[in-house]
Amino acid sequence: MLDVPNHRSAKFITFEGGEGVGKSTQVKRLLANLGQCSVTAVRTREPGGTPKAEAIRSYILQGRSESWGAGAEAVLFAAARLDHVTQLIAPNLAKGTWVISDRFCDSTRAYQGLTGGVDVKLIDALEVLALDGHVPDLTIVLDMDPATAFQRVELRAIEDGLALTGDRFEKEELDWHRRLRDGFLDIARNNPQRCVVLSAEQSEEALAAAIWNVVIARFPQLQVGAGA
Ligand code: T5A
Repeated sequence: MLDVPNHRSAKFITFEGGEGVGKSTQVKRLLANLGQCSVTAVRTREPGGTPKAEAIRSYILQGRSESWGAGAEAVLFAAARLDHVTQLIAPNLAKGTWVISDRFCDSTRAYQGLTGGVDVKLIDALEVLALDGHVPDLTIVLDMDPATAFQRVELRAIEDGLALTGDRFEKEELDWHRRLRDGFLDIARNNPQRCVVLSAEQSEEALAAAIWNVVIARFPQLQVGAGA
């Protein structure tokens, strides 16, 4: 279990969950709501967020590290995260800017650890190294049946006129994605102070309002009445 810090004025919020559950959509909506409260915030993502971490992202998502095995991939994700934390997350929080990240360390625990079979001791050690104490203040876990989430991803591909090729992880079987979903729910159960699970099987607007309610309840310094 990660200890949630309580000393920062700027907050670090992460979104987690399986493929296509609506994380990116809700990260943007939260940014807009925070903006209405005059909160300065940056949006970022994992893997990625800095040039070096984006290079690792391309390498992994193109499937080039797949043959290395889940343990080596966990190390690669941690290397990307270390750069992301030191170059982007920590400096922004230090200057009072909130950081909202589309995925963070729980993705490594769920994908490479709970689903990929990497030993929890390695996952724990990598987490300590890469986070360097920068534990999220709040993690929103978006939960839904992966079959429904994939329908959304398919629809997006059709609307964008793109072929549904799928990245390294989107190509896994549905059963694998169901285990992944259980993995995220386990993480939330083990970190009740930090994580809030919300059903992603509701409209974008309803989910954005539910997230906003969680955020203003968690951080009462926000001016209630603005946003959502
Ligand atoms: N990974 C990552 C690891 O294995 N280990 C790690 O440590 C880390 C950090 C990242 C991959 O890397 C893996 C996990 C991933 O497989 P990614 O491209 O970031 O790759 O993958 P996703 O996070 O799954 O990104 P997606 O864009 O596919 O999913 P999102 O962000 O959850 O969904 P979003 O917001 O793009 O929405 C998908 C579609 O649904 C619509 C949207 O308009 C969009 O078309 N939508 C809704 N439709 C109906 N109702 C709603 N409420 C909707 N919300 C969104």
